[in-house]
Amino acid sequence: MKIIVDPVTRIEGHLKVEVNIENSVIKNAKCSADMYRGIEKALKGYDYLTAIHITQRTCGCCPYAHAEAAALAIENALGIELNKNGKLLRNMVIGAYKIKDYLLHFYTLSLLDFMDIAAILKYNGNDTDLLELKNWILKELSSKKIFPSPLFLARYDANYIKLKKLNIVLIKHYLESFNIMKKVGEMVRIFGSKAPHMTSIEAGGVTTRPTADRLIKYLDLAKNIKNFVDNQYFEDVMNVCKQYKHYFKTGKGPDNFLTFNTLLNLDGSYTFVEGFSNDFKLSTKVDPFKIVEYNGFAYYKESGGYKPLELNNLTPISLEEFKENKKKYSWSRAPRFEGNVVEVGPAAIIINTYMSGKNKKLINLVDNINKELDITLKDYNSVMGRHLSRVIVSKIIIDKLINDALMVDEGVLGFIQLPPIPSNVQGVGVTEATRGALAHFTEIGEDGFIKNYEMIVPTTWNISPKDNNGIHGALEQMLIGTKIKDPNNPIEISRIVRSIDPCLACSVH
Ligand code: NFE
Repeated sequence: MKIIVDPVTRIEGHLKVEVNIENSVIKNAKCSADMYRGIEKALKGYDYLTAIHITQRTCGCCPYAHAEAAALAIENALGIELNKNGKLLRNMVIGAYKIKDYLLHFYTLSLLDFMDIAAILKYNGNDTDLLELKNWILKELSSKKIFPSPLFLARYDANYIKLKKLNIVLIKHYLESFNIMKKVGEMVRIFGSKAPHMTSIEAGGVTTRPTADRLIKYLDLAKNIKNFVDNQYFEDVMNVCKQYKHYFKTGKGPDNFLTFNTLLNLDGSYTFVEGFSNDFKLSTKVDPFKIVEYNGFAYYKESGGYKPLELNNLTPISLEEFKENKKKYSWSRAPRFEGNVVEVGPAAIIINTYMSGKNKKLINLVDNINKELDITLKDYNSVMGRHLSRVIVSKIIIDKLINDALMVDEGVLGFIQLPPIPSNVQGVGVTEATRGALAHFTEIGEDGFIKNYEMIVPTTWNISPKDNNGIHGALEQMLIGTKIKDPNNPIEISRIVRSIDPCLACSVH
């Protein structure tokens, strides 16, 4: 039996998932990215600095990460290092944006897979926000519109949370999260200048001057956000974990995790560290030029493998080939690290940083949570492990943002003068985006014009099709082996897919 979910909703962009089921278990899975844009090609011939702004247009969810990776790639090519305020202010923009994205993923995109939103219809308390939601839904449903507005009521018939009180608390926080995300957006804008698609992140630092009023406003908002993250967000994730313990054993990926250094500290260390782990054994050095991309199953003429910047012109197959082809099934390429399929994202951050022993705070948090939930580090390789990882990462980030803001030298520009326009140099910029390891590679030709550009993006790793050896991508591996209770309501598929928070706009770019 075949199940096709197309498109998967409540994710970013267009993903088709096709699975074959035998005896209620997924035996084969195909994840297809159904769109192509060609942003890397569009960059060619532009001034080297414009990559920071053009690559941000890859996406509205993680533009900050593309701005950072592009700036890092240019700074690497120029051989420059930011000044103190440049380092701190860049963290303060990208860290805030990350938290906004994690909240969006949990509350707006994923929670509806677990909480029973229909519980609001039976609500008879006196909370004005909840009553307003309930009355709005009832009004819409009785309006006789073909498509009444509360679209979230159309859902799989599945095992949602049964505890009435917990559902109401989650619905209340679901509503509150919109206001919190708005506040984190304000944090981003203070030094990012606007959001999405910041204009103040540049090669050389951040161009917004850290005046006292801006710093006070940032700190004030950050303390508000910390309160929500440490209390509501953390408790909500823990409660969902407790209700769905079996999802710590569902959606297991390939057991290979890749991370890059991110959120620089002033002593030169990083908050979350680079690494490649295989079966929970970690190597702490990652050479991004060891990434190879394959297109045997992707809609491109050049099947690869090729290393970053090796290929200057990736050509989509023609319409005739597209119609006749039986093998290729995705616009997403298939990156592999030293030949391995890897999972990237928050679970990779937790697993690799924990094993590195370099972040004591993270280790303590993980140890305490594991004790409370009766899980181990290996259980982070799962649907619930990924949700849990995001809130742990968020807790660490918000504390770091407050610390960083307190260290900024008031009034001092976090931006340095760039050297003369470069010619014939290459640069690489790596970081962690919300969804995982992100790498930008730039090749700057004569007079500072971009000759070649390549982005290897988190979701590309996670939703890749098979590689040229026929090995499935990470999400495909997470799906294979999963038991589907009711093929007419395959919520297991949605829960696994959403656990990696895929962004198709980024993955193909
Ligand atoms: Ni479009 Fe992104 C993140 C990047 S995608 S959201 O996070 O880079 O994988």
